Amino acid sequence: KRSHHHSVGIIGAPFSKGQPRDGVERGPDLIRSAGLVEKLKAQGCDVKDYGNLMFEEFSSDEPISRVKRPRAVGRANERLAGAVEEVKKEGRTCVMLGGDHSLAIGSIHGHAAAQKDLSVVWVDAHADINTPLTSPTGNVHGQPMSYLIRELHSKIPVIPNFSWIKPCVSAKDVVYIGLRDVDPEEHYILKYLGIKVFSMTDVDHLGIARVMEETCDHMFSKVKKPIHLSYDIDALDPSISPATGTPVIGGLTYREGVYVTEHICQTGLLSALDMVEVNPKRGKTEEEVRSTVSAAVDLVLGCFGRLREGNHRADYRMPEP
Ligand code: B3U
Ligand code: MN
Ligand code: MN
Repeated sequence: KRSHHHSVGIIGAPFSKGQPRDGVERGPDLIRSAGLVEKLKAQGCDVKDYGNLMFEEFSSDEPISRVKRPRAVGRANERLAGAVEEVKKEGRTCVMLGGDHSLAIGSIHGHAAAQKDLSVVWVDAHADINTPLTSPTGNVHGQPMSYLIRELHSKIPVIPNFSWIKPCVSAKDVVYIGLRDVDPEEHYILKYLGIKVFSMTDVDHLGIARVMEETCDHMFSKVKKPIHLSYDIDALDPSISPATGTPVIGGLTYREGVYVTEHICQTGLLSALDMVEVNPKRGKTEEEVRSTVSAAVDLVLGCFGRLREGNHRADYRMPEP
């Protein structure tokens, strides 16, 4: 139960080179402009905003084994990993605002460096588990999990600026929620590694409450590890969050999306959160952008104690007449 206060550290990662569409680099500032820090403080969180990271430009960054922009992506994630590790060492739950989902490499790597043995809950329309050799697009935002999972290490070729990456998550400690656009090669990998997946079919079949119960049963079957929640806004249905690079019809409702965050929050084990793939340039109208950003903010708030039933501070007392 959620009554103790949360200590939160926010890192902005305005990076877009894990995929081809401009605009995702504006995610962090947009999410802040929607009042994220103020709203977290208003619900009782102790918040430190570490600002935005700066990333190196590479004048020449040719693809290597189908990986696009390997130098920029490798270095950006190395930076991010260091920043996340520091936030964790200051004892805060780290919130990484993306940017594209390639940033999960750095975010999870940095988290794992400070906190041995994590569980990863990956909420996404996509599995993002292509290896550099299976990727149909070469976009690293479709590959981050492949670099992080120990059991896939032998399938990953050597890539410049990726050599610092050590796989740090076991396949049994990963749970997917919301999948509905999975490449055949990815589907093979998920089955081959026996990874726990709750696709949209499972959400339809079980309902989101049982999906979350079973997610936690799976994660807590042996020991309770800190949770890294990696939330791609495209997990939600495009009717709610259309301003994203690769929207896929048939996603989580707003209510299901928020339920995931409320449930993860009440475990008391949330240790880091990614909120990625908000891309204002992909919204057709102002309203589409507003709705997407607002959903992203609400998901973060749900991770840090906001309840739809309402909240009050522990020391609140009614005014006496
Ligand atoms: N699976 C495809 C498409 C994709 C993955 N993630 C997003 N799109 N956002 C790929 O490129 O690996
Ligand atoms: Mn993703
Ligand atoms: Mn996605």
